[in-house]
Amino acid sequence: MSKILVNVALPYANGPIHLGHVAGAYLNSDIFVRFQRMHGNEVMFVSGSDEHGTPATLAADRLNISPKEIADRYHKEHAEAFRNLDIIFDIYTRTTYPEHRDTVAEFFLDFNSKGLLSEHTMVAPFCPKDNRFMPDRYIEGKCPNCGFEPARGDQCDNCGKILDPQELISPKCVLCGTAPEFRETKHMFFRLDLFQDRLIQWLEGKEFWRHSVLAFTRNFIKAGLRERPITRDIEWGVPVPLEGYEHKRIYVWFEALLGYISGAKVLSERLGKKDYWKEFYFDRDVKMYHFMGKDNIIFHTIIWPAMLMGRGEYNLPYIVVANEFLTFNGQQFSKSRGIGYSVDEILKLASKDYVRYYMSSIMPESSDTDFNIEDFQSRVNGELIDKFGNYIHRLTSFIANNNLAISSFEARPDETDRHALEFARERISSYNDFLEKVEIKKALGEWLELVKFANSYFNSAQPWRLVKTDVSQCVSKLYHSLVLAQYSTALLYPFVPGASARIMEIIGSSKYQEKGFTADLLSQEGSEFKPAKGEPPFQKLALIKENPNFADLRIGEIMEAREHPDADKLYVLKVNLGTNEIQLVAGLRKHYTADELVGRKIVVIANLKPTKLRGEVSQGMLLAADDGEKVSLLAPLDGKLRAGDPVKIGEYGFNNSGKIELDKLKALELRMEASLSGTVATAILDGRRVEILAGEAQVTSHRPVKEGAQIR
Ligand code: B3M
Ligand code: ZN
Repeated sequence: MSKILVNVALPYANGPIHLGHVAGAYLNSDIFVRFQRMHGNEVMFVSGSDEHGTPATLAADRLNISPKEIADRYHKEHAEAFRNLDIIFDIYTRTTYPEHRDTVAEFFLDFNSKGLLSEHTMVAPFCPKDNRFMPDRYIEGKCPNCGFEPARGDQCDNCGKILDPQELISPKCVLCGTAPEFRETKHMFFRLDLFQDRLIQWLEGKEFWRHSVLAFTRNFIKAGLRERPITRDIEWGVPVPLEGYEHKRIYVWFEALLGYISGAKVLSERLGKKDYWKEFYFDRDVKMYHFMGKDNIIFHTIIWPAMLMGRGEYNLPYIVVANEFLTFNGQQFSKSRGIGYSVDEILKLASKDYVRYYMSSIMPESSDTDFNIEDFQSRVNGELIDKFGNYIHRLTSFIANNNLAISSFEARPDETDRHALEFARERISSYNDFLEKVEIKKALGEWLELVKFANSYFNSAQPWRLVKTDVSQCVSKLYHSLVLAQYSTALLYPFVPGASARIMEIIGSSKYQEKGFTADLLSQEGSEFKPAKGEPPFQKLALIKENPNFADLRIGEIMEAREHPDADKLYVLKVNLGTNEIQLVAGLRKHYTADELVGRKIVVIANLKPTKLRGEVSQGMLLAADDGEKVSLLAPLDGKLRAGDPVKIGEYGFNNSGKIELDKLKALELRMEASLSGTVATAILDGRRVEILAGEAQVTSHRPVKEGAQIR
């Protein structure tokens, strides 16, 4: 039995956790931890919220609430989302805990006393209107490399180039649009340059890492390590324990990494074993695993080990496991664009067992992989249910229906049975090898091989014939089938813990009932079974496959507005839809003058059956947000759009289902919701909250309305 420390990147608490995150680090680490525990190892499994940094303040500034509120809300949501997926950390810590602040101060002061920090004056963007220094991300402008606009001050999203805000062409403050000044300011730097040789040395013998991670790290070091600034001119973050730095904070990455240690300390306190964490950080036999997405590699393979080396005594990472990205129908997951599912959304459509199964089978380990809803359905139904669930059900219901008692004493292994057990042992052994190397997909592949084999073993044994001719032979075959069932359920456990526990009950495994999920289940000795009569263990997964968007949303331009002759709340509008012009009747007289309406670009539902309102024909409906106090027309964020341009709900365009009755719109739930770019129009579609997109950008309201405002 050995001790293993598993640290998983602390997600920013600034938006919902989506399946891209889950595939990147959280599900694979949970599978690994369950596997290790099954084999009797003592694991400490740590993650938590990265609450500081510009990701949180940017979201907060745009929504006009405090970063603390953002972090509180998402910390709670993330912890719950992971639990709902059976991803169970020993501690889900926070970087706003006092233990964290103290740990950071301790490292900082230790480094400072050892000459590992230096102070330099640098030039940083300062917004004269907001009267403060602006983080690089708060400056946007044109990319000097590819011309893309808006490129962020730290990186261009189009060409990927790492930028300095000073390099941007016509830079602007994202909060107020003012051109920043570049002013001098003092900062503390971490002397990463001093660790160049030690890091190169440490990386020797890391050939068992994924090639891409190792190569990327080595190239980065080869290019030469330089000092890195570790303080910032911001208010939100961990204080700098240094005089003259009262208005500065520690750079988010420098402190977030220490969240692994402070999290382990908090856990130890909670367990009532104050020094428990030290066993994991100072005992040389402990292996430290790190899980993360590929965009976090350098921080974990260079900065983090350098920090641990700088401190002395601490263990260094044993392996850094970085996954590639998950895409959704070929596009990058992005909650702000409504692309892909958040954890909450997918769990409304499918059980955690199915989600874990499918995500394991497409884990982006060696290249980016795609999440696709049809593939999801066919993998779950074809593999987990048809192959595995049906096998379990056929086997156990046959035994129960025939009132047979099955115990190992009845085993009379013949050549076929010995071969079957041998085949299973081989699968188990390569499965173990793969999971030791954190090759999730390949390990699951071994499980599937075993399940397929069990099916054909059972089919060729034909117990339904043997039961009439040779009962003892029949019982022996059933016993071996149950052994295969126990093995495959035990192998499935780390991937799909919920269903595996249910199935162990169904096959009535005595060892499971005695000890739960342990590696004992993977040997035949002492296995007894009392299968239960019951329903099949799984229900088929049925997901919506058709484009569910029945509303033909378009940009319209109001050409004319006149008062309705017979109703004092209504206008009669002429709206240009590009190819044609329609007449709309809208109840906006309390909220807009006719002048305010004419020339305005709006969003229209263009496929309503025409109706008459007080004698005037209305051939569609315009969309407006109403928060109970204010009413505002929706407006596309992109001003270049033209009348007639389509407006999509998430990735769905109109599905051409023809003209619809007004009543049908009740099924369309539209609301204003907070997003990273402010309050935007969203729809609930196919169980997901997706944003409404006109061209490449979201749709907002031209007058500010409150979050949660209904769109009608
Ligand atoms: N919060 C980056 C991310 O969420 C960052 C990881 C910190 S790990 C110490 O992608
Ligand atoms: Zn500004």
